[in-house]
Amino acid sequence: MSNMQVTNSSTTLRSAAFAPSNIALTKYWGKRDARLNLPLAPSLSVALAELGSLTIVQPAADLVEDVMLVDDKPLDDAGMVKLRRVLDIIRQKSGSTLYAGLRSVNTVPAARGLASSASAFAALALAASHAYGLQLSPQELSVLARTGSGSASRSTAGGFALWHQGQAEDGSDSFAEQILPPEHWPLRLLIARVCDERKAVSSTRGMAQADTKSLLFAAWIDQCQRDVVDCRAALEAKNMRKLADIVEGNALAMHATMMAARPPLLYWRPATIAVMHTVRQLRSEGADCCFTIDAGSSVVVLVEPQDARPVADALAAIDGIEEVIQTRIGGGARLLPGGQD
Ligand code: 2P0
Repeated sequence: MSNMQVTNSSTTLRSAAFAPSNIALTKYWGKRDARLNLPLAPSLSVALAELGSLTIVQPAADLVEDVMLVDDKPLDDAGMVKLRRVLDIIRQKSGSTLYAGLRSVNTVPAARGLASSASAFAALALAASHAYGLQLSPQELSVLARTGSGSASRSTAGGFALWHQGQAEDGSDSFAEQILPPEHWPLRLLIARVCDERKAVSSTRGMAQADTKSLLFAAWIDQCQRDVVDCRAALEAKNMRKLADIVEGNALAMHATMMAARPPLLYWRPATIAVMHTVRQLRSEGADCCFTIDAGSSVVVLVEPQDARPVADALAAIDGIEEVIQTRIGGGARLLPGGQD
Protein backbone atom coordinates (compact mmCIF):
# COMPACT_ATOMS: atom_id res chain seq x y z
CA MET A 1 0.00 0.00 0.00
CA SER A 2 3.03 2.26 -0.25
CA ASN A 3 1.76 4.28 -3.22
CA MET A 4 -1.54 5.12 -1.60
CA GLN A 5 -2.15 8.86 -1.47
CA VAL A 6 -4.61 10.84 0.53
CA THR A 7 -5.80 13.82 -1.47
CA ASN A 8 -7.36 15.57 1.49
CA SER A 9 -8.00 13.73 4.74
CA SER A 10 -10.70 16.14 5.89
CA THR A 11 -12.68 16.10 2.63
CA THR A 12 -15.11 13.39 1.67
CA LEU A 13 -17.19 13.05 -1.45
CA ARG A 14 -20.33 11.27 -2.44
CA SER A 15 -19.03 8.69 -4.93
CA ALA A 16 -20.61 6.11 -7.21
CA ALA A 17 -19.04 3.13 -8.96
CA PHE A 18 -20.04 0.17 -11.10
CA ALA A 19 -18.22 -3.14 -10.97
CA PRO A 20 -18.96 -6.25 -13.03
CA SER A 21 -19.52 -9.74 -11.78
CA ASN A 22 -16.99 -12.28 -13.02
CA ILE A 23 -17.00 -15.93 -13.95
CA ALA A 24 -13.95 -17.99 -13.03
CA LEU A 25 -12.50 -20.13 -15.83
CA THR A 26 -10.21 -21.77 -13.27
CA LYS A 27 -11.66 -21.53 -9.80
CA TYR A 28 -10.83 -20.09 -6.38
CA TRP A 29 -11.83 -22.77 -3.89
CA GLY A 30 -9.48 -22.94 -0.93
CA LYS A 31 -7.85 -20.30 1.28
CA ARG A 32 -4.51 -20.06 3.00
CA ASP A 33 -5.85 -17.19 5.14
CA ALA A 34 -9.61 -16.96 5.75
CA ARG A 35 -9.52 -13.49 7.34
CA LEU A 36 -7.68 -11.86 4.40
CA ASN A 37 -9.22 -14.12 1.71
CA LEU A 38 -5.82 -15.30 0.52
CA PRO A 39 -6.08 -18.20 -1.95
CA LEU A 40 -4.11 -21.44 -2.08
CA ALA A 41 -3.89 -21.18 -5.88
CA PRO A 42 -4.14 -18.51 -8.58
CA SER A 43 -7.35 -18.25 -10.63
CA LEU A 44 -8.49 -16.84 -13.98
CA SER A 45 -11.78 -15.15 -14.85
CA VAL A 46 -13.79 -13.18 -17.36
CA ALA A 47 -15.83 -10.09 -16.40
CA LEU A 48 -19.50 -9.80 -17.40
CA ALA A 49 -20.24 -6.66 -19.39
CA GLU A 50 -23.30 -5.14 -17.74
CA LEU A 51 -24.13 -7.60 -14.96
CA GLY A 52 -22.77 -6.37 -11.66
CA SER A 53 -23.25 -3.87 -8.85
CA LEU A 54 -23.75 -0.13 -8.72
CA THR A 55 -22.79 1.33 -5.35
CA ILE A 56 -23.04 4.85 -3.91
CA VAL A 57 -21.05 5.86 -0.82
CA GLN A 58 -21.60 9.01 1.25
CA PRO A 59 -19.49 9.54 4.39
CA ALA A 60 -21.42 11.73 6.85
CA ALA A 61 -20.68 13.34 10.22
CA ASP A 62 -24.16 12.64 11.62
CA LEU A 63 -23.96 8.83 11.28
CA VAL A 64 -23.18 6.74 14.38
CA GLU A 65 -22.49 3.57 12.36
CA ASP A 66 -22.16 2.45 8.76
CA VAL A 67 -25.52 1.90 7.06
CA MET A 68 -25.85 -0.23 3.92
CA LEU A 69 -28.89 -0.95 1.76
CA VAL A 70 -28.62 -3.62 -0.93
CA ASP A 71 -31.50 -3.62 -3.40
CA ASP A 72 -33.35 -1.43 -0.84
CA LYS A 73 -32.93 -3.93 2.03
CA PRO A 74 -30.50 -3.66 4.98
CA LEU A 75 -27.41 -5.80 4.48
CA ASP A 76 -27.37 -8.93 6.69
CA ASP A 77 -24.99 -9.32 9.67
CA ALA A 78 -22.42 -11.46 7.83
CA GLY A 79 -22.32 -8.93 5.01
CA MET A 80 -21.92 -6.03 7.47
CA VAL A 81 -18.86 -7.68 9.06
CA LYS A 82 -17.16 -7.85 5.64
CA LEU A 83 -18.29 -4.34 4.71
CA ARG A 84 -16.86 -2.84 7.93
CA ARG A 85 -13.59 -4.66 7.33
CA VAL A 86 -13.19 -2.85 3.98
CA LEU A 87 -14.39 0.53 5.30
CA ASP A 88 -12.13 0.33 8.38
CA ILE A 89 -9.08 -0.16 6.14
CA ILE A 90 -10.13 2.90 4.11
CA ARG A 91 -10.74 4.98 7.26
CA GLN A 92 -7.38 3.98 8.66
CA LYS A 93 -5.56 4.91 5.43
CA SER A 94 -7.44 8.18 4.95
CA GLY A 95 -7.31 9.31 8.56
CA SER A 96 -11.08 9.83 8.57
CA THR A 97 -13.32 8.67 11.42
CA LEU A 98 -16.60 9.24 9.56
CA TYR A 99 -19.13 6.47 9.10
CA ALA A 100 -20.80 6.12 5.72
CA GLY A 101 -24.22 5.63 4.23
CA LEU A 102 -24.16 3.19 1.31
CA ARG A 103 -26.65 1.96 -1.27
CA SER A 104 -26.04 -0.81 -3.76
CA VAL A 105 -28.12 -2.16 -6.61
CA ASN A 106 -27.33 -5.56 -8.11
CA THR A 107 -28.01 -6.46 -11.70
CA VAL A 108 -26.92 -10.05 -10.93
CA PRO A 109 -29.41 -12.51 -9.42
CA ALA A 110 -28.01 -12.89 -5.87
CA ALA A 111 -26.90 -16.22 -4.42
CA ARG A 112 -27.59 -18.37 -7.47
CA GLY A 113 -23.99 -19.20 -8.16
CA LEU A 114 -23.45 -15.95 -10.03
CA ALA A 115 -21.14 -14.36 -7.49
CA SER A 116 -22.91 -11.11 -6.62
CA SER A 117 -20.42 -10.60 -3.76
CA ALA A 118 -17.61 -10.19 -6.30
CA SER A 119 -19.18 -7.18 -8.02
CA ALA A 120 -20.54 -5.79 -4.74
CA PHE A 121 -17.16 -5.61 -3.00
CA ALA A 122 -15.35 -4.40 -6.12
CA ALA A 123 -17.83 -1.52 -6.54
CA LEU A 124 -17.65 -0.79 -2.81
CA ALA A 125 -13.85 -0.68 -2.80
CA LEU A 126 -13.74 1.79 -5.68
CA ALA A 127 -16.61 4.07 -4.60
CA ALA A 128 -15.60 4.13 -0.92
CA SER A 129 -11.88 4.69 -1.51
CA HIS A 130 -12.77 7.61 -3.79
CA ALA A 131 -15.33 8.96 -1.32
CA TYR A 132 -12.71 9.07 1.45
CA GLY A 133 -10.17 10.79 -0.80
CA LEU A 134 -7.83 7.87 -1.52
CA GLN A 135 -6.24 7.39 -4.93
CA LEU A 136 -5.40 3.70 -5.20
CA SER A 137 -3.37 1.96 -7.88
CA PRO A 138 -5.18 -0.88 -9.72
CA GLN A 139 -3.20 -3.37 -7.61
CA GLU A 140 -4.14 -1.66 -4.33
CA LEU A 141 -7.79 -1.51 -5.36
CA SER A 142 -7.81 -5.24 -6.13
CA VAL A 143 -6.21 -6.03 -2.76
CA LEU A 144 -8.79 -3.87 -0.96
CA ALA A 145 -11.73 -5.52 -2.78
CA ARG A 146 -10.24 -8.96 -1.95
CA THR A 147 -10.46 -8.27 1.78
CA GLY A 148 -14.25 -8.06 1.36
CA SER A 149 -14.64 -11.13 -0.85
CA GLY A 150 -11.87 -13.06 -2.57
CA SER A 151 -13.42 -13.13 -6.03
CA ALA A 152 -13.96 -9.34 -5.90
CA SER A 153 -10.23 -8.95 -6.55
CA ARG A 154 -10.90 -10.14 -10.14
CA SER A 155 -13.90 -7.84 -10.68
CA THR A 156 -11.85 -4.66 -10.21
CA ALA A 157 -9.54 -5.73 -13.05
CA GLY A 158 -12.17 -6.81 -15.61
CA GLY A 159 -11.58 -8.41 -19.01
CA PHE A 160 -9.63 -11.66 -18.75
CA ALA A 161 -8.19 -11.38 -15.23
CA LEU A 162 -5.53 -13.36 -13.41
CA TRP A 163 -5.62 -13.35 -9.60
CA HIS A 164 -2.11 -13.96 -8.34
CA GLN A 165 -1.91 -16.28 -5.38
CA GLY A 166 0.83 -14.18 -3.74
CA GLN A 167 3.21 -15.12 -0.95
CA ALA A 168 3.16 -12.18 1.46
CA GLU A 169 1.51 -12.74 4.84
CA ASP A 170 -0.28 -9.39 4.66
CA GLY A 171 -1.77 -10.21 1.24
CA SER A 172 -0.20 -7.21 -0.50
CA ASP A 173 0.91 -9.35 -3.48
CA SER A 174 -2.37 -11.28 -3.85
CA PHE A 175 -4.18 -9.15 -6.42
CA ALA A 176 -5.76 -9.59 -9.85
CA GLU A 177 -4.72 -7.91 -13.09
CA GLN A 178 -6.20 -7.84 -16.56
CA ILE A 179 -4.01 -10.10 -18.72
CA LEU A 180 -6.08 -9.72 -21.91
CA PRO A 181 -8.67 -7.06 -22.82
CA PRO A 182 -12.30 -8.02 -23.54
CA GLU A 183 -11.83 -7.45 -27.28
CA HIS A 184 -9.01 -10.02 -27.44
CA TRP A 185 -11.59 -12.80 -27.76
CA PRO A 186 -15.15 -11.41 -27.91
CA LEU A 187 -16.88 -14.55 -26.69
CA ARG A 188 -20.53 -14.51 -25.63
CA LEU A 189 -21.56 -15.76 -22.21
CA LEU A 190 -24.83 -17.61 -21.75
CA ILE A 191 -26.05 -17.93 -18.18
CA ALA A 192 -28.46 -20.86 -17.96
CA ARG A 193 -30.39 -20.22 -14.73
CA VAL A 194 -31.53 -23.47 -13.25
CA CYS A 195 -33.84 -22.82 -10.32
CA ASP A 196 -35.07 -20.06 -8.11
CA GLU A 197 -33.89 -21.36 -4.75
CA ARG A 198 -31.18 -19.56 -2.84
CA LYS A 199 -28.21 -21.82 -2.46
CA ALA A 200 -28.07 -23.61 0.86
CA VAL A 201 -24.37 -23.14 1.63
CA SER A 202 -22.48 -19.87 1.04
CA SER A 203 -19.13 -19.97 -0.77
CA THR A 204 -17.30 -18.76 2.32
CA ARG A 205 -18.75 -21.57 4.47
CA GLY A 206 -18.51 -24.14 1.70
CA MET A 207 -14.88 -23.36 1.11
CA ALA A 208 -14.02 -23.78 4.79
CA GLN A 209 -15.72 -27.18 4.70
CA ALA A 210 -13.98 -28.32 1.49
CA ASP A 211 -10.65 -27.11 2.78
CA THR A 212 -10.64 -29.07 6.00
CA LYS A 213 -12.88 -32.00 5.14
CA SER A 214 -12.54 -33.03 1.48
CA LEU A 215 -10.33 -36.04 0.80
CA LEU A 216 -9.63 -34.65 -2.72
CA PHE A 217 -8.54 -31.22 -1.55
CA ALA A 218 -4.74 -31.47 -1.95
CA ALA A 219 -5.05 -32.91 -5.48
CA TRP A 220 -7.52 -30.15 -6.40
CA ILE A 221 -5.10 -27.38 -5.40
CA ASP A 222 -2.27 -29.03 -7.40
CA GLN A 223 -4.54 -29.24 -10.45
CA CYS A 224 -5.44 -25.53 -10.18
CA GLN A 225 -1.78 -24.55 -10.39
CA ARG A 226 -1.46 -26.40 -13.73
CA ASP A 227 -4.87 -25.33 -15.05
CA VAL A 228 -4.13 -21.61 -14.69
CA VAL A 229 -1.03 -21.93 -16.88
CA ASP A 230 -2.81 -24.03 -19.53
CA CYS A 231 -5.92 -21.84 -19.47
CA ARG A 232 -3.89 -18.69 -20.07
CA ALA A 233 -2.22 -20.36 -23.08
CA ALA A 234 -5.60 -21.44 -24.51
CA LEU A 235 -6.94 -17.89 -24.09
CA GLU A 236 -3.91 -16.32 -25.76
CA ALA A 237 -4.26 -18.78 -28.69
CA LYS A 238 -8.08 -18.38 -28.75
CA ASN A 239 -8.31 -22.17 -28.88
CA MET A 240 -11.84 -23.19 -27.83
CA ARG A 241 -11.22 -26.96 -27.86
CA LYS A 242 -8.27 -26.57 -25.52
CA LEU A 243 -10.16 -24.06 -23.39
CA ALA A 244 -13.08 -26.48 -23.08
CA ASP A 245 -10.81 -29.26 -21.75
CA ILE A 246 -9.38 -27.02 -19.05
CA VAL A 247 -12.43 -24.96 -18.07
CA GLU A 248 -14.85 -27.91 -17.91
CA GLY A 249 -12.24 -30.12 -16.25
CA ASN A 250 -11.50 -27.47 -13.63
CA ALA A 251 -15.17 -26.86 -12.79
CA LEU A 252 -15.90 -30.59 -12.56
CA ALA A 253 -12.83 -31.13 -10.35
CA MET A 254 -14.01 -28.35 -8.01
CA HIS A 255 -17.45 -29.94 -7.76
CA ALA A 256 -15.87 -33.37 -7.21
CA THR A 257 -13.91 -31.82 -4.32
CA MET A 258 -17.13 -30.34 -2.93
CA MET A 259 -18.95 -33.67 -3.25
CA ALA A 260 -16.08 -35.48 -1.51
CA ALA A 261 -16.29 -33.16 1.53
CA ARG A 262 -17.86 -34.48 4.76
CA PRO A 263 -20.64 -33.51 4.91
CA PRO A 264 -20.82 -33.40 1.08
CA LEU A 265 -21.74 -30.26 -0.84
CA LEU A 266 -23.99 -31.00 -3.80
CA TYR A 267 -25.09 -27.92 -5.74
CA TRP A 268 -26.34 -29.58 -8.94
CA ARG A 269 -29.95 -30.04 -10.00
CA PRO A 270 -31.07 -32.35 -12.84
CA ALA A 271 -31.10 -29.39 -15.24
CA THR A 272 -27.47 -28.63 -14.33
CA ILE A 273 -26.45 -32.04 -15.62
CA ALA A 274 -28.69 -31.75 -18.67
CA VAL A 275 -26.97 -28.49 -19.66
CA MET A 276 -23.52 -30.08 -19.38
CA HIS A 277 -24.55 -32.96 -21.67
CA THR A 278 -26.16 -30.58 -24.15
CA VAL A 279 -23.03 -28.41 -24.38
CA ARG A 280 -20.84 -31.46 -24.96
CA GLN A 281 -23.23 -32.78 -27.61
CA LEU A 282 -23.33 -29.40 -29.41
CA ARG A 283 -19.55 -29.21 -29.34
CA SER A 284 -19.27 -32.68 -30.85
CA GLU A 285 -21.53 -31.38 -33.64
CA GLY A 286 -19.20 -28.44 -34.29
CA ALA A 287 -20.39 -25.61 -32.02
CA ASP A 288 -17.52 -23.72 -30.33
CA CYS A 289 -18.68 -23.68 -26.72
CA CYS A 290 -17.84 -24.90 -23.24
CA PHE A 291 -19.43 -24.72 -19.79
CA THR A 292 -18.47 -23.84 -16.24
CA ILE A 293 -20.35 -23.97 -12.92
CA ASP A 294 -19.72 -22.00 -9.73
CA ALA A 295 -20.97 -22.77 -6.23
CA GLY A 296 -24.57 -23.12 -7.36
CA SER A 297 -26.83 -24.95 -9.77
CA SER A 298 -26.69 -22.53 -12.72
CA VAL A 299 -24.37 -23.12 -15.66
CA VAL A 300 -22.40 -20.51 -17.63
CA VAL A 301 -21.58 -21.30 -21.26
CA LEU A 302 -18.83 -19.56 -23.22
CA VAL A 303 -19.53 -19.55 -26.93
CA GLU A 304 -18.18 -18.04 -30.14
CA PRO A 305 -20.55 -15.28 -31.39
CA GLN A 306 -21.67 -17.19 -34.50
CA ASP A 307 -22.84 -20.14 -32.37
CA ALA A 308 -24.49 -18.10 -29.61
CA ARG A 309 -28.04 -18.14 -30.98
CA PRO A 310 -28.41 -21.91 -31.61
CA VAL A 311 -26.68 -22.80 -28.35
CA ALA A 312 -28.89 -20.37 -26.36
CA ASP A 313 -32.00 -21.84 -28.00
CA ALA A 314 -30.91 -25.39 -27.14
CA LEU A 315 -30.27 -24.44 -23.50
CA ALA A 316 -33.61 -22.61 -23.17
CA ALA A 317 -35.41 -25.77 -24.34
CA ILE A 318 -34.03 -27.87 -21.45
CA ASP A 319 -36.48 -28.82 -18.69
CA GLY A 320 -35.79 -26.87 -15.51
CA ILE A 321 -34.02 -23.93 -17.17
CA GLU A 322 -35.78 -20.75 -16.05
CA GLU A 323 -34.05 -18.39 -18.43
CA VAL A 324 -30.91 -17.95 -20.47
CA ILE A 325 -29.20 -14.59 -20.00
CA GLN A 326 -26.85 -13.60 -22.79
CA THR A 327 -24.00 -11.19 -22.21
CA ARG A 328 -20.48 -10.26 -23.32
CA ILE A 329 -17.10 -9.89 -21.70
CA GLY A 330 -16.60 -6.40 -20.26
CA GLY A 331 -14.12 -4.13 -18.53
CA GLY A 332 -13.37 -3.60 -14.85
CA ALA A 333 -14.67 -1.39 -12.05
CA ARG A 334 -15.23 2.28 -12.90
CA LEU A 335 -16.33 5.46 -11.19
CA LEU A 336 -19.63 6.89 -12.40
CA PRO A 337 -20.59 10.51 -12.85
CA GLY A 338 -23.34 11.66 -10.56
CA GLY A 339 -21.68 10.52 -7.37
CA GLN A 340 -21.10 14.14 -6.38
CA ASP A 341 -24.30 16.10 -6.56
C1 2P0 B 1 -14.63 -18.51 -8.07
N1 2P0 B 1 -16.16 -18.98 -6.18
O1 2P0 B 1 -13.45 -18.63 -8.36
C2 2P0 B 1 -15.19 -19.51 -7.07
C3 2P0 B 1 -15.84 -20.67 -7.75
C4 2P0 B 1 -17.26 -19.87 -6.01
C5 2P0 B 1 -16.95 -21.06 -6.83
O2 2P0 B 1 -14.98 -17.18 -5.70
O3 2P0 B 1 -15.17 -16.21 1.15
O4 2P0 B 1 -17.62 -15.33 -2.55
O5 2P0 B 1 -15.87 -14.08 0.04
O6 2P0 B 1 -13.62 -15.03 -0.43
O7 2P0 B 1 -15.26 -14.80 -3.28
C6 2P0 B 1 -16.88 -17.49 -4.42
O8 2P0 B 1 -16.11 -17.16 -3.32
O9 2P0 B 1 -15.69 -16.19 -1.23
C7 2P0 B 1 -15.95 -17.88 -5.47
P1 2P0 B 1 -15.05 -15.33 -0.09
P2 2P0 B 1 -16.20 -15.73 -2.64
O10 2P0 B 1 -15.37 -17.64 -8.61
